[in-house]
Amino acid sequence: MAKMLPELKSSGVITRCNGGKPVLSKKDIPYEAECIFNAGVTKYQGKYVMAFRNDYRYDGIGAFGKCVIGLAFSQDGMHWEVQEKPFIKVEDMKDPEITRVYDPRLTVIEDRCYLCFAVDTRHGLRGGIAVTDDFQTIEILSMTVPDNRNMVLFPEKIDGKYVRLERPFPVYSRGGKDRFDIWISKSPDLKYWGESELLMGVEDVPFANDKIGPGAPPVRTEQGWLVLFHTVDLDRTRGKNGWEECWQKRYCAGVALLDLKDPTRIIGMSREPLIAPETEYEVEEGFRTNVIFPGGVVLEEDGTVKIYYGASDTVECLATAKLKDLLALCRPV
Ligand code: BMA
Repeated sequence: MAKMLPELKSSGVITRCNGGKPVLSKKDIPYEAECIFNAGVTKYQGKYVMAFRNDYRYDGIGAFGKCVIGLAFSQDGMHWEVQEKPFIKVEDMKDPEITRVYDPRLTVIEDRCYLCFAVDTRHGLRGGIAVTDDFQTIEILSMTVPDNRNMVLFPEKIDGKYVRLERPFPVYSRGGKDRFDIWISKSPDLKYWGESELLMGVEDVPFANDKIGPGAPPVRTEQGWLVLFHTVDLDRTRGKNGWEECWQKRYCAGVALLDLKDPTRIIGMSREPLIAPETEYEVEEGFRTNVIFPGGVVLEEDGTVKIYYGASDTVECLATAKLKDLLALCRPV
């Protein structure tokens, strides 16, 4: 059985915005919506853009009948205007194999906006990469083989190659249970991916005992690539935490720093969570409580870092921190 972890607290460098209330939730959506969460956020053409997940039509047991990706725009990163219609629906994918598209991540590379997303198919979970210039249509560039998810792209080529973080799901080799890690791969064209290497194992993170995965796309700083990831600890003594009869996992956000020239090298990481579930929206209300799922980081010119995260698989929240404080947390490994 996995080792049990103590109560976890958010780092003191984090400030929750909007009084701990969500920045986007179902009341803001002009179409059918229930749970609005796990968004990707970036700045593109002078505006903040958010691609969010909307799960709706709950079956009362543990699954949602529908899931779409919606879009919102903002001038300040705090107040959002939601586009009238969903951005991506399963039907748009025109592939009967695909049953769900979710957890979008946004990265701007050379003035084009790239979207990574998770895809459930009848034969496994896949990671997709697409590009859009107008947020009306997308062009799919590549899809992984199963099982892979949580992909994020670096915002520039490194040594002439595109780079991504990803989270495959090895089963047989990890004892047939969750024991999943963060990997890094490179590509000449965003289509063909290789040179894959393990970046960080779940056992490297003192506050995880189950699995870890990429969170927000990496952000360039002078000291290195700032990377927020998600971590999971499982405790079999936990019971009802949300709408389901039983939810025993806790998700936190972690922070690490990767070498600018060689991002396969971890320079530093925090031994403690950056954000742990604590507020009403994070531990009391929602579909699956105790879930913090970071998906977007925006570094402002004044050194403030905006951190967007899904809370309880139900709402989208925002926290801020000073870049220098985040860097100081990333102690050498
Ligand atoms: C993971 C993903 C996330 C979700 C989390 C908690 O496996 O499905 O989208 O936020 O579980 O339910």
